[in-house]
Amino acid sequence: MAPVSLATPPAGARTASRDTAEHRAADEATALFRADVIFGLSQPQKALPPKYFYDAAGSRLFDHICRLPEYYPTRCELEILKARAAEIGALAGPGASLVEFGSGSSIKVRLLLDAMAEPAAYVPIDISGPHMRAAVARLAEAYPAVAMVPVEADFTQAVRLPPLGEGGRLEGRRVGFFPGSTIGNFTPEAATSFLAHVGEVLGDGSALVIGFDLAKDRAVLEAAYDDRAGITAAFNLNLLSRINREVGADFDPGGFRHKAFFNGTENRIEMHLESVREQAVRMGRHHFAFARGETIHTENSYKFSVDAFLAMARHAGWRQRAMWTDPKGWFAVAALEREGEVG
Ligand code: AVI
Repeated sequence: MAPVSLATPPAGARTASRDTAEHRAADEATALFRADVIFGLSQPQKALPPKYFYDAAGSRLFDHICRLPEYYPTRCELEILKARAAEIGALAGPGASLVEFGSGSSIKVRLLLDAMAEPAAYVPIDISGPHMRAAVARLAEAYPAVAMVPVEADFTQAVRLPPLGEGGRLEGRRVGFFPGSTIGNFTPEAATSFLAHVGEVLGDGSALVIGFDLAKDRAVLEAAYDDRAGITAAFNLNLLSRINREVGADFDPGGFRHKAFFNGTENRIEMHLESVREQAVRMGRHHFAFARGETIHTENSYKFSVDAFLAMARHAGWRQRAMWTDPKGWFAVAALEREGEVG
């Protein structure tokens, strides 16, 4: 997969050329989306990558999910971050730059910025550009002394950080922030590669504050992914409307239903969209047949033990500095470090 270039256009670049570059990037993103949909729907177990949940409507629905009574991860993680903010601030040290992978609404980061001594820069990396830019505008008002360096990119692909500070010479530590247990949306192999990639992006001497969800009672897990208000169902089904709109398919979202269950063998919640009848979906010259009850697998959300998580992190070149859980023991936040001089 080609690395995503993160360089911001040089100041003074002509608007026309920026528009052209933006259109080209949008066309490439649409072509990739179409290719991913065709590939995923051509597999024996149909599947779609969960990163496509997050268009504007999906991002709003996800924010709603985070406030649902059944969806405990956000509340548990906030509880941990509030209790441990001072320790995280001390770990970052003065003048650090905070790099958030998949920043979304950038809410949790405020707790960290408040606790850090003179944070130099905040670098959110997110695929949902408009949502991220709105969040950054709000943060810039609250933290005028912190350089805001948003990067619109798919953080699951190879990314490079733009230069931070004059000539890229910010001297503080680089601290990665990957909250929300998004690490659980990767397979364990992909999660290990991603953690190694984050280490390369942040460099020697960096730190990583990362949230992950812990294994627990099946009923608690399944309720969190199939809430009574139907918001998670709407979030899952929105993917079909997005595919219709952006790559020209003719899904009938009413012909599918949301399904979420805990797979105890794989230690993961699986989300699927189940066809409620035999049907066919067209996309250009492609044609996808669905049997009644056939599903599209849309997301895995792995639940870890602390030991399993740490084994993965060690394999990726990180060592544990601290490990915190909420009082119920439902969610964990790890502070990890990489060897070497801050560079
Ligand atoms: C973003 N990610 C960590 C969420 C999760 O819990 O796996 C996405 C989500 N899917 C359904 N509800 C929330």
